Amino acid sequence: MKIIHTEKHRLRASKTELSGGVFIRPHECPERVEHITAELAKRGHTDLIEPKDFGLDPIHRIHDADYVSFLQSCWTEWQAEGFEGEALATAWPSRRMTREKPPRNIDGKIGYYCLASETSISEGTWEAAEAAAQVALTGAELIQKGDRSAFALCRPPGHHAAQDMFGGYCFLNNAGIAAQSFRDAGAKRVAVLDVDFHHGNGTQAIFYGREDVLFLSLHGDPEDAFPYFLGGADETGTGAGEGFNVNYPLPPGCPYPKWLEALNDAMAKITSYAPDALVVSLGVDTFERDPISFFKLTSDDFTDYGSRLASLGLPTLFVMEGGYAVSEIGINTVNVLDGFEGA
Ligand code: OKP
Ligand code: ZN
Repeated sequence: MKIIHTEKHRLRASKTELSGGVFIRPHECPERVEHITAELAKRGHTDLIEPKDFGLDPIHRIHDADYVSFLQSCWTEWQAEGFEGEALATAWPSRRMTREKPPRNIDGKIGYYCLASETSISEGTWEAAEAAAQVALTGAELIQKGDRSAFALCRPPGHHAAQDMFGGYCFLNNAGIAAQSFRDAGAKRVAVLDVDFHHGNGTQAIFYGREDVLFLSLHGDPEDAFPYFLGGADETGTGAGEGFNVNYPLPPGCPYPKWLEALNDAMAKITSYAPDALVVSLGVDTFERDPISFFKLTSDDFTDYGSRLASLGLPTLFVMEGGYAVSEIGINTVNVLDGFEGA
């Protein structure tokens, strides 16, 4: 399968992540992609291509124009304020704060658009996020033109980003933008299967009221895991979208057989939905040694579920999301792709 990749991901290189009350070196770092491209090369995947430029229109199909403008100008506005560090939110329109609109001040504006404060906006963040969306769109176009599968090596990831919110290391919802591009290219129905450890709250929010995009997510139970405030099994969609959102919250320590039960159920639902294309939000933070997650998948399990996904027989776009066991991220990611292709 073709792999879409750009060095522009390096423009997202934040210095800090707020974690446990201290600033740490970010888990979501450029080395993640370096390990994946190294492993791809090692296993003979030489089909790496650069993204095309589809401009901002397909991004605006998913994200609000004011939010996109905010991402574009945040770093400049933050610097103009004279702040020394990276841009971090400290105040939000929380419950009973009813003035729910972006204020003029950048410190207030960043809080308005932020869903979690671990994620800083740094110089180059917009440029990298925009390039990652183009990576996803290029992968979608390859499939629209007849490829059976493609791997969009997106970084930064996207599944926590909603129409007008960033956080959880995400800025633009790459998988959502790709799913919408399938619809706009004529696909009647699209399924998005999110196998990242974390719930894809952004993707869920984007498609919650729609029946033309089925969203399914396997993730750490929000009682125990980020993003905490979405991802319950009782969230099934709204209005026309009722029944087209499926969550599988899973407990701490979840071993592969239990995870696989959820995957099998999700795959059966995808089959009966009969989509024209499948987008897989591929996070490999379900790995047993992931530093911020609590599932227990082994490297071999990634190969196994990759081959199972192929049995769906659908045009499949893999979109990179999380995975923070950096030295093993390449092995686990390429195992999914090789499992898929070997099936
Ligand atoms: C992004 B993706 C670590 C807390 C981290 C944010 C996690 C974002 C995960 N102390 N909270 O879904 O892989
Ligand atoms: Zn994740």
